[in-house]
Amino acid sequence: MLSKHLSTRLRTATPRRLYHDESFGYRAPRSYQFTDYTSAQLANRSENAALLRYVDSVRTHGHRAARIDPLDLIHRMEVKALDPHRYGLYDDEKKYNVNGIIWTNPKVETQGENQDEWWTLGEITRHLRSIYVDKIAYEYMHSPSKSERLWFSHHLEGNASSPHIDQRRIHGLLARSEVFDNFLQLKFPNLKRYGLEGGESMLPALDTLFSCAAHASMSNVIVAMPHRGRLNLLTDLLAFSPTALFHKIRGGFELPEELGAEGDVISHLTSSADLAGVKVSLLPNPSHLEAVAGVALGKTRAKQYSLLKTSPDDCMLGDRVISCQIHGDAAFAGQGVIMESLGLSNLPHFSSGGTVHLVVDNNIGYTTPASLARSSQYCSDVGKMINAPVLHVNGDYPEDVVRAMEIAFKYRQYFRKDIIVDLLVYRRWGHNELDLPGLTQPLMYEAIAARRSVPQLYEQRLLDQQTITVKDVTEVRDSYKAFLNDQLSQVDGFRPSANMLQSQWKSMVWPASPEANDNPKDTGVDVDVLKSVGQASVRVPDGFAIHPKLQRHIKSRLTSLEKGQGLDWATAEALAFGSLLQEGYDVRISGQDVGRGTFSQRHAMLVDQAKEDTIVPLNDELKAKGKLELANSSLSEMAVLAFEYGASWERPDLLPIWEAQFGDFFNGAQIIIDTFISSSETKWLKQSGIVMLLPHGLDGAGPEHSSSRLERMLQMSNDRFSSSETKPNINMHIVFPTTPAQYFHLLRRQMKRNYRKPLIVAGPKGILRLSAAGSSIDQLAPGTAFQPVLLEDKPVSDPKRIVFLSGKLYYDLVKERATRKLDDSVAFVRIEELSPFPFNAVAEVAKAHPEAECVWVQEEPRNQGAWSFVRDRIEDVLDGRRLRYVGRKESAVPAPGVGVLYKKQQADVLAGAFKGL
Ligand SMILES: Cc1ncc(C[n+]2csc(CCOP(=O)(O)OP(=O)(O)O)c2C)c(N)n1
Ligand SMILES: [Mg+2]
Repeated sequence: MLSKHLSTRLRTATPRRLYHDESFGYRAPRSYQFTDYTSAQLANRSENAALLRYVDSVRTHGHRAARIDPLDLIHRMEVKALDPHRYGLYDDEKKYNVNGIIWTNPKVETQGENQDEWWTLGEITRHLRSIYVDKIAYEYMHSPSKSERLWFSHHLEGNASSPHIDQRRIHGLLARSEVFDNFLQLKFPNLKRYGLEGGESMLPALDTLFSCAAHASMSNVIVAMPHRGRLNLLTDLLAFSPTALFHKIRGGFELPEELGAEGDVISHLTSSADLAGVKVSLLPNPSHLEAVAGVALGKTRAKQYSLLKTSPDDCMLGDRVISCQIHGDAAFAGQGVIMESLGLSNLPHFSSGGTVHLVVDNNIGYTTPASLARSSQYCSDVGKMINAPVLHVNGDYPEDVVRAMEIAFKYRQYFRKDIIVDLLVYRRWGHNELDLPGLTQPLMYEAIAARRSVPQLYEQRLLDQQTITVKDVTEVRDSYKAFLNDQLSQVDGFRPSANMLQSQWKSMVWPASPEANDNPKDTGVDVDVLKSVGQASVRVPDGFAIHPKLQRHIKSRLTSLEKGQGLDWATAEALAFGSLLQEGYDVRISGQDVGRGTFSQRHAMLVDQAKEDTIVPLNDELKAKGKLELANSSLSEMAVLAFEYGASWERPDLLPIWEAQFGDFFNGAQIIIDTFISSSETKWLKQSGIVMLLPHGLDGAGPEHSSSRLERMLQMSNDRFSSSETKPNINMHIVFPTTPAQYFHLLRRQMKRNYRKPLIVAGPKGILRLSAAGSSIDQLAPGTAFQPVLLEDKPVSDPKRIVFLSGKLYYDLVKERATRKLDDSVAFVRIEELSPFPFNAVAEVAKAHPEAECVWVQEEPRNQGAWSFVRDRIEDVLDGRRLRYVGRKESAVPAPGVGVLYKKQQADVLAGAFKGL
């Protein structure tokens, strides 16, 4: 049991969230509270408890009977809960006071304004069924928030939502989509286009969202979507040139050839368009379904952050930018990153004020029917982990789709949380147009083949209502076909263009251009500035009680700064962060427990022992222009890394860092590295300054706390194998720094370059505080910079052996060499930057000692670490000398879990480096 005193203190402690809100400019969204029932309404609810149970039952269970499935594949059972008899309500003519039970007035905003109103049971039933058991099915009664539940009831039952339905616009969108799909089918019959046939209502749904955003004076909609109907969206609403598409389909470049990019397939093309003042941007994405989800969130949040800086004080999170994610049903239910991103959606460091999710739900994924693809009834059920409301809507009824989308937008605006629209449609062809769906779904496809298309059904409805004429229909369809034909005729003269250095990227250069400055010669900082930043980084305001154990941390930092010697890793990092903040850059470091640091080394965030208040001295004490955001994240790797990566697309003025708790755990985010970080530039011309900090090194911690799998990162590098080849536009820098000063310069170089490039850091664990690894302040001073290769301070003049290596093993080797009295015989060469490989620096050392034997030493097993990457490259500059391997033998694990085995292996590695001397 907690003491009463402690439990009161816990309750009254400043909410931890506050520091996130205040210290870096985050503005919490407005919160919306529905007013409570009046006492008269409560009395009426009690008096008519049976009616209340019935009404709530329809709200809760109506979706189970609603007509939402165009193919009627969902086997609906009779829903007994919707029968008023079950609640003792038999007389349809009996009148009830509905005040406080159902909502009747669209105009009232608060509960208390409702008046007594008498409705018969028959009227109540008809009213409720027309809402809850029709073409839109609602799931909101699971929400633990009374305000949200009341908001929905009010909104739906009071008919508050009756959007202006522009039937001609809807018709135009549907008809053009059909013309487009038919056109592609005719002209490119062998193309996998992932057409929208059967799901055309996606377009009016998105059109509604975009126009809602424009009406709400938003500036941006960030859209992420998979393959289905992507070309339809691009070419119609998002102004993508059909000529460019046709050129691409014929095998042409979508990007200017001279940029050296390798491009991507048609189903990943992108565009942005200005739609009535709101800029709608469709993000590029890889084939890995849903991987883009976190990227979209990060991009959206970062955009809002930038906009908030220039917006009036009353502009809150989510006011200016909205994220819209489109999903397939199978992917939404199956891909774990969805769960991870939903988990981020309402966290202070990750929320962007609510995403509108649109699931284009054709009840099939490739050949797998819904019944085998998910364990839940609806594909949207994963959204219930955050209690997101869900609107299921029948795609055969585009006007209901528009309505559903409008409600979704309104909900998001009120509550700034995620909402899901499950758009039930069908897929007219196979997974792609070359597939035979009848092989696996003969009955489903017999049913589909018998259906008239969604555009045609809607067209017929409007013709029947005499809203449009046959002439109108012909005009819409023929003119679009003529437009597409005209566009096709222009393909031969088409030349792609690119505008990757627009708006916030204007001050950057293209990394492959001659203006790109790879390695700024000076990333040092004035010593006085360093000292003042360092002092501020551990300054604690009066009255703020830090943990007594932290005094040592503070003292050692201040002492090292004073002496100008022995700066440790965390100090170098604080100096890099602080100096960048002073120069106007923002820094965001995200990951698990980054505030304190996994190894209790960082302490960039301090916690008051009495109140649990939090401060970030680099913000509070330095008062720089830039802000340091310490985003302690949820326990996710994929979505969080994706998020930071998305932010890096948006903000070249931000140093975006993702830190793995231990390097090993990055592999949960491998997809993001493969398909975004290592390849976005060559696929989509997207630069990113993302930094991945991956604690790496064998120290007896066993198979899963030892290795950041450097070999995998290196294998993804596009570096040349030989110095005789042309220098590539490297896709990512991969480093294994061994001193705090090197780390300091790497962080600063990341921002001081005139372009942005991902940086992968095999980071320290054991050497975080190792005094032998300490740096002097002079190594951070003006005129200094990162050194891709580190030679020893005291060069060995005539070594018998040159040991090339990377990383922290260096310090053990130096000790071992001294013990063996081989200081004059062995020279160590630390390769600090592996990719791009520093051919020249390595060649210089090799040439200086033509007789020396050359070995590579690593502690990682032979099939891991940098060996396979460095071997060809070092030998390339050895003029015929061979490079000998010293290290662990091949292994299925990065490190053994048995202590004695680890020690023996480690001792063998060290001994091996000096064997024979
Ligand atoms: C992570 C991943 N696994 C598998 C695939 C192969 N694949 C492409 S589309 C698809 C089916 C997607 O179904 P759904 O999400 O329902 O979208 P639909 O094609 O029905 O619109 C699959 C399995 C992929 N692209 N990504
Ligand atoms: Mg599907």
